[in-house]
Amino acid sequence: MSNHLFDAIRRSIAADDAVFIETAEGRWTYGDMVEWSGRIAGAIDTLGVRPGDRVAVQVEKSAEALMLYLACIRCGAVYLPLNTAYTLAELDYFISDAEPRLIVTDPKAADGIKTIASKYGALVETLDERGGGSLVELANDETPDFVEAARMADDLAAILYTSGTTGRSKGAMLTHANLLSNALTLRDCWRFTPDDRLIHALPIFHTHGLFVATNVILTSGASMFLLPKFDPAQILALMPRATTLMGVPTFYVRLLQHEGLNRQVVANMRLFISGSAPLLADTHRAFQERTGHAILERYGMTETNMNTSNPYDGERMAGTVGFPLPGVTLRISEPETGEILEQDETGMIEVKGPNVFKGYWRMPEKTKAEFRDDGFFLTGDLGKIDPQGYVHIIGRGKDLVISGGYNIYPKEVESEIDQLPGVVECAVIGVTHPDFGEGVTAIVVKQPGSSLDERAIRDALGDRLARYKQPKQIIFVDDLPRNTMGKVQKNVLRERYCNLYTARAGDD
Ligand code: MCA
Ligand code: AMP
Repeated sequence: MSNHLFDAIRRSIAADDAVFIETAEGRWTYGDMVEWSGRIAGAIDTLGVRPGDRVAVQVEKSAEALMLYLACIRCGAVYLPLNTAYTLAELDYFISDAEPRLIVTDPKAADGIKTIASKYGALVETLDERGGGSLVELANDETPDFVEAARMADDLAAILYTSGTTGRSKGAMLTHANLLSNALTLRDCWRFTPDDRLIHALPIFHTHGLFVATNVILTSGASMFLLPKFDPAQILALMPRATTLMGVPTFYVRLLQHEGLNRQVVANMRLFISGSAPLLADTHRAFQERTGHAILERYGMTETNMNTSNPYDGERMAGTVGFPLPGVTLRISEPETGEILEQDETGMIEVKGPNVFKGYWRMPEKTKAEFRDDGFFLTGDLGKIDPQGYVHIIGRGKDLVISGGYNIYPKEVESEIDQLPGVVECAVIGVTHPDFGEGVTAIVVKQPGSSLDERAIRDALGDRLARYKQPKQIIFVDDLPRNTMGKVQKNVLRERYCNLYTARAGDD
């Protein structure tokens, strides 16, 4: 039967004994990939997961976790990856909203997850970071020759939650065609072949590490070194055997701090790619000076996969995200009126193409609100197209902080702080941070006489918000600056605290 994404992955296999994944523990060939994703697909199917059912996954990074992703694609389930940093309070919402048939969790977290799962009628199986757990035990009893469920181009492959600027997180529904079309486009634009070896140090619960990195490798028949997390020394040690690296800007900032980064160590590397957050032009220049490589910056979103990329051949212009990818149409509009703007004018970035998602899970109104009538998706990013056609991201029309490539919606953090006893109000902003790009910062007004202090706020947030969302600094003030309409002026706060982290670089 035809399975849109996995059929293409199968067709890209150069040889069964070609290496797909190398970890510190061993190697997985493409033959192993087909066998193990098949066994796990069999186990999921035996558990009663049917095509279209959601499978929520919160596990550590491992080769087996990628097999689980592929297993879901093969049995027609909708893969729902969840950040390992999410607390139980955060997970409860995702599970209640997505109603997965099955949740796969780390054994260490299983007790808490089972409490949530029982509320929503989900099954729970485990997978640990070494590839053990109840799911793998079930897979051992399955045959390796699983026959794929029929899935068409427009069927769902995955749901990834993105936080909302107001209120609830939204599940972005991505189809088989969204993922496959983007993977093939990127493979071709970035010239991936079976000879490539990617250093994979990104998490695998987001578009960047899961779809961009993994699907590009799979559709090239190439291989990757799968690292549990970013570790500059490990990455430098692998470079002589690798050809490519994909990372968020923090990767490059940190690599530059390492004295082992030099022209010799990158001699075998052909491409360094950056995305998920703005790469400072200074970082781009410093990296080129040190290594001779111009980092290739690209731009994407969970809802759209990748939209633009600097060229493989031609100038990779620092401070820009390059050109719209083949098949992607990008335009700039006046955010309020929707009027299409001219070259070099700044406005809302809108995109349309086979990469753009199907809509938000069970939120038809929100979906409608984010598309123009002619099908263009409103990214919420502000930008312009220069006379040479390069897209520049100038800012964000959405109140969003991006820290080390992770998105944090201030509203979510503000709501948690606002409800603490002794708090009058607060504003959460992103302040320039030398390592994370932006540091989450809370400016808090407390009630007169309240004994509330930083520690009390941190303690209260501890089991409510993932660590990366928690403020790097909390500042108490008497009041917040407001405009004549009474709206908090976050730009004034960002300006006021702009040196908060840079002045203290090194001890943060
Ligand atoms: C970890 N911490 C962070 C972050 N990561 N705080 C703020 N921002 C972060 N990004 C906190 C931890 O909670 C911990 O706090 C302390 O920092 C150290 O944690 P550790 O695990 O050692 O951190 P790390 O290994 O140094 O991680 C930093 C990192 C990582 C390598 C930058 O965050 C990372 O891999 N980021 C990539 C994110 C990504 O893949 N984004 C793609 C999204 P404490 O000490 O208080 O406990 S997809 C996307 O955006 C679109 C589609 C696109 O275009 O790609
Ligand atoms: P996410 O919601 O995690 O998919 O994050 C998508 C957002 O990350 C985009 O809307 C942009 O604001 C930002 N982003 C991604 N790539 C880049 C980039 N190369 N430069 C600037 N911002 C980026």
